[in-house]
Amino acid sequence: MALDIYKINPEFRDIMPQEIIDLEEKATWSVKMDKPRGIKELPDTKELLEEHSLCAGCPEAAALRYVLSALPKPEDTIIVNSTGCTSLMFPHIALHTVHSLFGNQNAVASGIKRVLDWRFPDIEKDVVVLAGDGATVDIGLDYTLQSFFRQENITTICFDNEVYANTGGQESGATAKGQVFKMAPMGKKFDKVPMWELATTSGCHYSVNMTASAPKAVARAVREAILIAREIGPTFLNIYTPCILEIGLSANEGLGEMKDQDKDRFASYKHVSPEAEEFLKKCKEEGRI
Ligand SMILES: Cc1ncc(C[n+]2csc(CCOP(=O)(O)OP(=O)(O)O)c2C)c(N)n1
Ligand code: SF4
Repeated sequence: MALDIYKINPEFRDIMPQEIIDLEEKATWSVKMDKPRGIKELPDTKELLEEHSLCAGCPEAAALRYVLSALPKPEDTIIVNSTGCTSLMFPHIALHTVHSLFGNQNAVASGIKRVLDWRFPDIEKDVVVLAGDGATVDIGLDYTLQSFFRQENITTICFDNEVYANTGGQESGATAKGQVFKMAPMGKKFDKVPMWELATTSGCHYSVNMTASAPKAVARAVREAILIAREIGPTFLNIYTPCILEIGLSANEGLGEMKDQDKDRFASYKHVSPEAEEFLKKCKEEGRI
């Protein structure tokens, strides 16, 4: 099967922007590649996300680049998104994405995955949900947990910036206790909801809590989560991607904030079910991760 992302209709080739021609000719998923690309190739290969309209230095943008570089089969991946800062990047991604109504992302992803399995029984199609903490831990929490209970074969990634950033700074279930935001001036009264633990208790076979400070670690978790979701069942990644704007940091301070939190509130949490553990062992032997 061809690994190309784009094939330009020859009749329109002469009016295509150079960017699109480059993507077709240099996309490293093309059949010409002897092995699938990964995080190491990021600096000198054509990217799936090259530009975006997020704040300069927003850790969400860096994290999305790591996620995209780790997809085992981008050309057969559908990313389901929800409204939020993340959705500002989606029009710029060179692969299939679906924008769902705020909070509905896991219900929409479940439907898409089931239809794809029925329509393309011989092709592995990966469905990945990617949404903010407002969409995942607050408004979409029920849909998210229900998709875990039903054991849907999807990977859910929460870009946890601990705030409703896109609407100007309201507290969410993922906000830490005491945190004050522009539109939450009294400070959060309750503890942060540990979504990664809820994911484990709700049936996820792989649940990780981490920051986006280390590209390789993010890429590894993404790949493992997607492979497990294909074969075993739902998987979840909670990735801390601080909203530098809302916590008053400048463009170059996001990485430092994540590194600090690596030792503190986001000290890594990893749950792998026995079935998933067994499966990962097999994947390693086969060189898939
Ligand atoms: C159905 C619906 N309800 C509410 C909104 C308003 N809305 C847009 S973005 C957003 C907040 C997104 O927050 P989060 O999911 O944490 O993502 P972030 O912007 O922080 O990345 C909300 C409530 C909407 N667009 N649609
Ligand atoms: S508002 Fe916050 S989360 Fe949104 S793009 Fe800016 S820094 Fe990133």
